[in-house]
Formats: sequence, structure tokens, C-alpha cells
Amino acid sequence: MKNDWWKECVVYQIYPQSFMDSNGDGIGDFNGIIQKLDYLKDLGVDVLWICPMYASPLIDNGYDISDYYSVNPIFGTNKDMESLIEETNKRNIKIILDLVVNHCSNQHEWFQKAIKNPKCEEADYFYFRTTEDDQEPNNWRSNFGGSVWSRLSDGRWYYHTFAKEQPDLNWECKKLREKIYKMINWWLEKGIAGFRIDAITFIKKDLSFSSRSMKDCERYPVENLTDYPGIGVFLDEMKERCFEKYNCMTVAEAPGVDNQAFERYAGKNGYFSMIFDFGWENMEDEKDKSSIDAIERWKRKIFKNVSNNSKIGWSAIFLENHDQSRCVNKFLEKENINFYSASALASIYFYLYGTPFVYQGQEIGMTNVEWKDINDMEDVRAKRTYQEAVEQGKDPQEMLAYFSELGRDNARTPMQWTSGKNGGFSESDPWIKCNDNYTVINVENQIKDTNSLYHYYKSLIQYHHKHTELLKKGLFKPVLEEYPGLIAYERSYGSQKLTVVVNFTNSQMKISKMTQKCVLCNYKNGETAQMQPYEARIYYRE
Ligand code: TEU
Ligand code: CA
Repeated sequence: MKNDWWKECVVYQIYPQSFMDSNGDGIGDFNGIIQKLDYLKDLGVDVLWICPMYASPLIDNGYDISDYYSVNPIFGTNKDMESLIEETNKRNIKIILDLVVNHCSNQHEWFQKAIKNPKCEEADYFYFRTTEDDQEPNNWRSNFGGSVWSRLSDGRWYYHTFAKEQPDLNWECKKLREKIYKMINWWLEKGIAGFRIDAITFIKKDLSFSSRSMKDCERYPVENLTDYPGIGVFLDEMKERCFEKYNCMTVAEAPGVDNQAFERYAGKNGYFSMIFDFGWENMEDEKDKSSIDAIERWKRKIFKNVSNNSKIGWSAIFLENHDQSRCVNKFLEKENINFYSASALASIYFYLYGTPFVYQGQEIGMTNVEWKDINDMEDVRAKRTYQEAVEQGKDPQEMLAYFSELGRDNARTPMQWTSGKNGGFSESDPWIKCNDNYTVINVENQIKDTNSLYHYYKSLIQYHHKHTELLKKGLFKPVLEEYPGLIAYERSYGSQKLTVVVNFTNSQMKISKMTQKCVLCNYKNGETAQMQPYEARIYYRE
């Protein structure tokens, strides 16, 4: 196997709760994934990233792990998981798992022991502090609202970057690190091909835990304290002790890693094979996303990041994941969402530079939900932040509107397979409600329709596989920059050239004639000088 095999892959992200339910309990499961492996094979993806499927009380949908060695029974047994690995490998598809080691669940036996006995070994696996004045040890705010400190009944405070049910692990403790490495290698021995590594830039703390000054907010956001000096010691060690030995693919969720730090993380000798490029994930600050100005700002952000990162490392490029709203809603006004604009978006990111990730349902253009009630949402972040804000006097309707647009549950509704009951996801009521539009947007319809988004994604993936060398090594260069609203770039390698030209506006646009051959277009005729609204063309020359 090649050293950098992941550079030739297209990854598909599965959120197991919402992918496919095989036994009618309303929750997706391993056998459900197995049932759909042929679908995924046909789509053409090479690697599946499966979001946490470990034992968990599911406060944060599995990102709160209570036992790293067993799977959550809602998904099936450890044996089912093994069949999943086997069936996937049979089809020449690889699996990467989520590695969540910044924190665990408060139900994990380590934390349970640490609560009971402040002197036990496990007490050193977490950050406990006591204070003289009964006040929180500092003013830091957790990612999910409230303080990063919660209190035990014996008066000790413990630290959590996320929910209070997710105590942070103390990476300073060597014994703990050894336990983590052992667990990682255990999974690698089982035949998985690597990991997506959760929130990893939070593992090194400022051990002074001193309060920080802040402007408008009540507490200092801990999300500003990522990539803290000294983190490299832990990350290098983990790489050496685990990842390197297996030549596995590692993709880190690394919030806070800017263009400067990118090389340390995802450069040639970086801690990981790649990190997610969060540099242009959203247009959330834009009032009018379809305005030329907004499009140009987004384009500059993409090009700036890719121009920088492609020279020094490897990225994971994506439009969606389980923490974000659907890409059609993130980048388009509602009235502009259609096949053309969705395929235009896909064309923009797919060949930029790095390994493309497709999130479940993205390939059929699944959309955000119109949430009418905060109680319909399941996400701990939405629920707690909402509550905190309302208690502080914010308008509940405004908060609901915020989460309706940007909430994580938008991506977590059941996969839409058919126009039948519950979108063909489950016989029973799903754990989170379906998006009503499954009657129109679903896999079954799109497989039948050869002009659908599904088929467009399939073609993008095929071209990716056809031009691996070019996409791995080819230079990146923005082109046709004189056309506002046009997003265009080329990748060149030797005499080969692949050019992506996308009119990302909802009006026609005249461009200069291209001399290369158009190999893929979301309209019928990709050769004229006149480009249609949201027309996307991929050109190729040998
Ligand atoms: O997300 C981490 C996360 O929420 C932050 O990186 C966030 O993007 C940043 O702080 C900006 O606010 C991961 C998982 O993807 C998510 O589903 C989990 O809830 C979270 O970790 C905790 O495990
Ligand atoms: Ca099930």
C-alpha cells in the first residue's frame, strides 16, 4: 500500500444514528450500513468515516464515550461491527473511526472511580481543582455554554471543554496517554484504516488556568485556547506510537489551526495525514449570499487557503459534516437551491486540493429543516445554548431562528432513501424527525433520473479516480479572475490540465472561449461562451 494512499481517496461520512435502521427501532445501525454498502460502492467512494459508535450515554450523540472498547448496543453488537468491517473490506472500501480523546463520558469507569476516590490513579486522568472561595476556578466558557468547570458533591471542580457530561482527559498524565495509545492500536489491529480525530487541538491546556479578559461576553470562550504551546509533544508521540506503524489515514478536526500552523499539523512531517480545512466552511456572516460581493469574498477565502495549504501540506476538503447545516443552505438563498446550484457547489470544492469528503445526503442535496420548536431538536449544544441565552434575556424566537439556520440537527435528520414512510430510513418513528421533503428529495428518485445530483456526484468521483496523479500533485491556480461571481481554477501536472469553471450566480454570464474539452457539465452543452445560471464545467486536456 502506498505511503499516502489517502490522497487518492474520496471519503463518505456516515452518521450512524441517521443512516439506515435495519431492525425498526428508529435508530440507524451497523446492519443498516451493511445493507447500503452496495449503494456506497456504486457511488464510488473509497473510505467511510463512521461517527462515534462506541458505548455512550449519548448526551452528545456518542461524542461522550463510556467505553472505548465496546460498541453502543443501539447499533448492534461488537460482532456486527466486525461484520461491517469485513463486508466493507470485501468491497474494497476502508473504514475510519472517530477518535474522541480530548474527553470521555462522565459515565466512563475512569471518571466514576475518580469521583469516588480523589486519591486513586484515575483521579489524575482528569483536571480537578478546588477553590477557597467556592467560585469557579476561572472565567472560561465551554463550547456548549456555561463554565468549563462543573462541581462534584465533594466540592472539587472538574474541567470540560464541551458538556459537563464530557470531562476532559488530562494528557499530561503519562499513564493515561499509554491507555489511549493501547486503545488506538487495538482498533487498528482490527482492520480499520485510520481515524478522524475529534477536537484534538484542545488537548493541551494552559495549566495556569488563569482567567482571561474579555470584551462583550460574560465568560472567555475556551475555543480561543486551541493549539496551545506544547501540544506537539503529545501529537508527535501519538503519531509515533500508533498511526505511523500502521500507515493509517488520520484526519484531524483541528479548530484554531491557521495557515501558519497548518504545516505542523498537515505538512509532510505533520502530526496527521490531513486536517479539515475550516477556512471557508460557511458564508454565515453574509446577509445576501447571492450578491456578487459575497460570492467574491467567499472565493477569495477559498483561494487564499488553498494557495497557502496546497504548497505545504494536505487538506480534507468538505462542504458538510454532522456539526453544520446543509451546504445548499449555507451557501445559497432558499430560492436559488436547485440541482444546478447544488452541483455547482460540488464542482467548486471537489478538485481544489486534498481529499474530498462527502457527508451522507449531500450527494442528493438534502436540505435544512424548518424547525418550529426547540423541543424538536436533539442537539445538546442547541438545547443548552438556547436555554442559557433565554435565561439571560435573549428572545426565544431569535434563538430558535439562529439554530434553525445553523443548528447541527440540520445535518442529523434521517437519510432520505425513498419517498415511502420515514423516507425508507425506518419502519418506526425515527429518533429525530425526518425532513418532510423526503417525498421529493430521495435516493430512489435520483438513481432513476440520470440527470440528478446523485449521478453528478458519481461522475465527479469517477473523474477524481481517473486523474489521481494530477489531483495529488498538480499545481493549483485561480483563473478567469476578471469575472465577478465566476469561481474558476486549474490544476496542472506536466501537460495535463483540469480546469473547473463555475458561474456561481443566478444569472447568465459570458466568458471567453475555452480551448480545452469540457468533460463534465451540469447543463447539456458545456462548450458555448454563454454560461447559464449556476452552470459548472470541468475541462480537461492531456
Ligand atoms: O466538534 C468540536 C467542536 O464543536 C469545535 O471544534 C467547534 O467547531 C469549535 O469549538 C468552534 O466553536 C467535535 C464534534 O464534531 C462534535 O460533534 C462534538 O460535539 C464535539 O467535538 C465534542 O466531542
Ligand atoms: Ca436500529
